[in-house]
Amino acid sequence: MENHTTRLHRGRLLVVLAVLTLGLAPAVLAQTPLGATLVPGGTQLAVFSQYATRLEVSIFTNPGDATPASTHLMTKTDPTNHIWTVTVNGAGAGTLYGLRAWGPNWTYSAGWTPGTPKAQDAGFVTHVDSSGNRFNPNKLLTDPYAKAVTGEPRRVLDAGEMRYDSAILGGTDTYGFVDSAAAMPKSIVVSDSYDWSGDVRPQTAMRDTVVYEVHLRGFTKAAPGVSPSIQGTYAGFGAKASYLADLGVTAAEILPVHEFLRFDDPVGTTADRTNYWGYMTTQFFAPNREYLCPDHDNCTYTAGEQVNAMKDMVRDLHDAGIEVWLDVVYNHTAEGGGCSGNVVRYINFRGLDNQSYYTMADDKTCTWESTGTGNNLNASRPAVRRLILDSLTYWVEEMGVDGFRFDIAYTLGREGNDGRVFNPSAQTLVEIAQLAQNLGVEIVAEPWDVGGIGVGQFPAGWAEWNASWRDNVRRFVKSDAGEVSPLGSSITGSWSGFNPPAESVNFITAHDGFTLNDLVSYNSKQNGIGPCNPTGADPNSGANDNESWDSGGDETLRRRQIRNFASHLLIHHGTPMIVAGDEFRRTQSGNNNGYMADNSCGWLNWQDQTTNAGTWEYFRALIDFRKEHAGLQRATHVAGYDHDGDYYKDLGWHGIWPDSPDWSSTSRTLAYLLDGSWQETGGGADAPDLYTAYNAYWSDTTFHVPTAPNGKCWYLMADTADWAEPIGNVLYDPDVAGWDQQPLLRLASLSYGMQARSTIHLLARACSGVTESAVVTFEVNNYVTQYGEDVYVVGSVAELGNWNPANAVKLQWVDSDTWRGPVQFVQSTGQGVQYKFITKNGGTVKWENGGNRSFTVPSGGMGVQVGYWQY
Ligand SMILES: [Ca+2]
Ligand SMILES: [Ca+2]
Ligand SMILES: [Ca+2]
Repeated sequence: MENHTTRLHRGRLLVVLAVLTLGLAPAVLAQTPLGATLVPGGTQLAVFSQYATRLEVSIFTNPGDATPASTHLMTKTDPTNHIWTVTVNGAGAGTLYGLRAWGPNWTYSAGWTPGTPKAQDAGFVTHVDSSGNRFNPNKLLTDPYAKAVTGEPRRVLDAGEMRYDSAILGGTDTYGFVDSAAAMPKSIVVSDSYDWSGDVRPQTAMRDTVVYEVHLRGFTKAAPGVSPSIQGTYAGFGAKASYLADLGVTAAEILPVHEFLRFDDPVGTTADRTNYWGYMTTQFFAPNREYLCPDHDNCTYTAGEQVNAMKDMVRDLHDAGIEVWLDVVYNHTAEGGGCSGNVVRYINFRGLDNQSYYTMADDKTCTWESTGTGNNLNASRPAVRRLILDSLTYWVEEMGVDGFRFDIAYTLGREGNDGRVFNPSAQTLVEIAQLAQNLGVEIVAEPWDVGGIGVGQFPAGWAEWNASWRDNVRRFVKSDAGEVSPLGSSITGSWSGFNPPAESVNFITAHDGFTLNDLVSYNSKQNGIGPCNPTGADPNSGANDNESWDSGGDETLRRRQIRNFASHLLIHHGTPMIVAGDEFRRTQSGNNNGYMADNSCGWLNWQDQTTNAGTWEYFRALIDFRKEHAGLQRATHVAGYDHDGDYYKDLGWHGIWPDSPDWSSTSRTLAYLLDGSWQETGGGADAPDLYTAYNAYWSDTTFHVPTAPNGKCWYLMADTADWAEPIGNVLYDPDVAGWDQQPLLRLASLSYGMQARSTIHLLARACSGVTESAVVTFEVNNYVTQYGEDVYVVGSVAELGNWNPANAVKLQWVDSDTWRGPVQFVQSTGQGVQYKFITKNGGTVKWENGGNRSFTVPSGGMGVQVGYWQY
């Protein structure tokens, strides 16, 4: 643990000392910092442009102003690094500014003013030249390094639809000569001063990490416990941090927070489509302004308040022990693509230095892309590399961020042929990994783009979304053939290219695609209709191949399948990622591309947490178990050897019979035994040996469990089968510390009947002297229930509700006159118990006649209590 402020200041102190010691001028140590830097008496503004011939900064009084208060010519003070600077005296924090640039395709002519028509503009040459220059001085540009902007480009009614003002367009004579100043947001000079005292970064190691992928707004927009005045905002997210700690996840991976365009209206297609997810970045240093406001349409903040609001949120999450990871989108921008003769959008990069920032086609007048968005930032170019590294550094050092997930990261590794061919050792990927190591943060790649996939190919230091793991587990759980052999690799995190295993980020679902509930509830996507598909949504968008199955419409099986998925996700080696809401069965009604759903579909419905409490508890317990068991947080892959001489390998494979895994293509079963000794796991202390069995077969199957190591006994920790739903399916209790205190159920024999499509987890512990629970199955016969009437057992101990009907344990209907169900006894093992059966029908409670029943709860193991209803 390290104090945030101390750590940052130490880094700066070293730089100062180096200057003093070596007597070097600061300029030799580092390039001029880009963006706005507060200096005594004013602000230094610095902008990169290799091909501009003239750059101006205009200072504005109000965000909507077209006419600047003053304008200042910039000078190329660092020709080597192509940096232009000017110091504006008297400009402090809160100053609004914008940029205008000229270059070879649009030269400066004396007397020019913004909006000069083509006929009077002697400097105009062409909208785009054969080098890819798209300079246009009529377009006011934001500073790519701005730490805040005043808002979005102005929205106006255009041919019956709301659109970003066409003044921000160029590329043709129609739009190219229109001044965009009034329509453009202004950049804001921001002070980095913030009181971080007392902030402690969690500094969770990757192998101890459980990732929670979440939308900042959707997390609390409909959260009943969060004040309406902050629902869906930075403050709202911070206010809900304790939920994440309670669930047990360690990192909130937040969908794009960098300033992005709220509307997705590409030139020439249907306007007014909401860009809810936010994968259309305009500013890589600015937090999104709209997340200040529950209602985006009434968000009046224009002074950069979002910067400190985000810092407050980071502090709130750190206070709860949660790391903040950002989903960052450095592969493309919101400016879209363009070709000679096309209309194009101007926000910043295009007008400042199109050919340095964007990947160009062979003719240099068109963009070349592999992102499906019209443009690629060319990460093989020094300007883009520096932009990415500077941005990452800023978010870590000044905003307190702890990790990053890189959207479409394959594009960032496109290096050959001027940014078109993927190189697994690309300089940009290597330098990002080095920076992350120096800063002590985690980095995760989405290792593909529209044109290529590189799962397992990223250089050292990169974790990756493991799509192979996802596809294998989805197919195995729905009983596909041929999935057992790859499952062995998935369990051990050993897909080639993932070393250490934590580099494999395992995920069943992501924001993009089905929710976990929908994965087990729909055979195919249901796009184009309903609340998840607002007007303008494309019914053809979203993947067609989802490896989903509707579980035959069986709601009980769906719950079991969700538990099975959780058992893969949280027990396999690698780093698990959960999508927000999957832990309580969030649904998008079968929509698998909810990028527009800034509504009740896209927001978490917190009622689900109550409705599906069993699912939530299962996730919570297994997350905690994972964090407590060293064998699931390995620094190295298992080797298949016995390191502690007890004849049990670090991980040994089994099948329905011990030592007989069935790897054949027709197999649907696999089991394994993980030796929990510290010599095997690399942990600081022994953990219980773990036996896990997966039965993806569609019939009940008896598994023969290997003898527990070292004379120990097997205890049931979890069974996803339906019978165990009344006792919560998982006996491991996150609120109980110590393996020997866990109230697990001792197995009476080495054969275990597994339900079709189910999973069990067993732990080996001493055969006596540990806390055990007992499970007693109560059954009542000869009572025919009325419609709406259910049978319960109630009695004299806590597990039976202490005679309170409200806390009685519900039994399951078996047949016309039989009800049966298990009760887990934790506190009352070995005790004499009095009980009775009751029925409830709505609010009406009916007690059976006769005296109290009595029996002695066993001290462990399983028991059965059968009786007839007493009339
Ligand atoms: Ca925005
Ligand atoms: Ca061993
Ligand atoms: Ca051992």
